[in-house]
This record gives sequence, structure tokens and C-alpha cells, in this order.
Amino acid sequence: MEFVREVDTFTARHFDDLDAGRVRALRISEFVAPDVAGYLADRLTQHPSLSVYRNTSELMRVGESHYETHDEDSHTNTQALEEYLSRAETLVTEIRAACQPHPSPMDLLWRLLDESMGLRRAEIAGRPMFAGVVRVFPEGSELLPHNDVFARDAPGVAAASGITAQFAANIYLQVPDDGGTLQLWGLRPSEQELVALQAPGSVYGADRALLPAPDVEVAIRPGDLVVIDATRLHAVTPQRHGRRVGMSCFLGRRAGHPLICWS
Ligand SMILES: O=C(O)CCC(=O)C(=O)O
Repeated sequence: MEFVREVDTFTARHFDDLDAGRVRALRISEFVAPDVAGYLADRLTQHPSLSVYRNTSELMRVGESHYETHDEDSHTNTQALEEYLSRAETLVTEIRAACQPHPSPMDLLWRLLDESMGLRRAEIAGRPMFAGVVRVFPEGSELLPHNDVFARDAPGVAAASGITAQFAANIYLQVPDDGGTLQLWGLRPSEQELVALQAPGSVYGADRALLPAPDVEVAIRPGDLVVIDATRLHAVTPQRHGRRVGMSCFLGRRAGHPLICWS
């Protein structure tokens, strides 16, 4: 099986292959020139919205993630959701401005996808969601194996129920000297299986000891863009030295409609 496919653009066929499990990741190497990626990591992490995730204290971000609008019991926190939606446009604009004089890498990705498959911003009750979160993994942090499923994470949201496939796009800007690789499995556990796999003390992650070895570990490099199937298990290994900064969004496929993006 093919694990990481090097591409120079994205087509519907590439996304079919990810969804069908014929490939684990699509990569555009040096999507952003590595020196520009370093500059963007420094600029973006100075944005005033840099703070820990509301519900995942080991991670930091600039911008916001819809995942933060849940409480630990997985119910929507209506105040957090209102704040997320009311700040969405301002944050997209400010992140774009912080990248100057360079274009925002997310804008470059969205233009590419719009040209090939059509792309819109996901909406909740007619209001655009934020997209393009800048994630900062401090030294010592990791992401346990998990998957991302919008309909599970945003119950009752109309945009989520029409999604037939969900992908995660990550553009790496700064990478740790040691650790922080992206692990990918072919597994797509059911919600029941996820409960059985849950790591002690974690609200979102699976216990690595209960899983087989990942199919592939993708060494990440500054400037690379990697797209994976978000509904299959994936993880980030512990970062032993240095921080890891990337820009990220989800992409959802809907039958007969353009892709949608959000964070
Ligand atoms: O940062 C990465 O390499 C992957 C992060 C992740 O878990 C995701 O995009 O859902």
C-alpha cells in the first residue's frame, strides 16, 4: 500500500484515494519556502489570541478551534460557541495580516482547492466558522491517537450532517529537533470502540498500548503541507526538544457541493 503520496496539487481523485484508504497522506513538500515558514511561525505566535485550548491544556493556539466550544462532558458550551462565531471573521483577517508581506499559507491552500473542487467556509446557523487555526505544541507535549468527526463533535449542526468524508490539512511552519512526528493508522474505530480504547485520564485520546503500530510515521518538515483522512486514527509523538507550530483546517466533502473548511 502507498503511505505518503507526493503531489503538486489536489484533485478529487486524490481525496477519493485518501477516503478509500488507498493512501494514508498527501504531501506537497515545501508548499511554503522553509525560511518563510520560520518567519511566519515567529509572527503568528506573537498574535494576542495565543493561549491554551479551553479544553486541552497541553496545546496552545492562535485563532480558535470549534472543538473548544465543547465542555469535557462533550456538550456544547453556548457561550464559547457564541464567542467562537463572533470572532471568526476578525481572526481570519488578523491571521492573514500577521503573515504579511507573505500570503497566508491557508489562503494559498484554499485557492488551490477552490480552483480544483470548489471550496466554501463551513457555517453554523448562517454564520461562517473560523478556519486556519495556528497550533503550537510546546516542548514535552504530544497528541494521543484520536480521530475527528464533525457530526460527532458538532451534534445538531446542519453542515456537519451532510459530510461524507473529512480530511485534516496541516501546514508545518516550525518543527521540533526531536519528536513531533505524525503517526497514521488505517483504523476508523466506531464510537463504541473509541470508548474501549480511551487512554486513562484523557478525554479525547486512545491508549497507544491498545493499538497496533501505526501504518506510517510522517517526519514533518517546515513548509510541508500534509493532508490526511481525519476520521482514521492519527497522533503526534511526544516532542522531546523544541516546539512545533503549524496551521490547520478540516475539509469536509458533501455530495454535489463544494468542499467546506473550518477549524
Ligand atoms: O499536527 C499534526 O500533525 C496533526 C494534528 C492532528 O491531530 C489533526 O490535524 O487532527
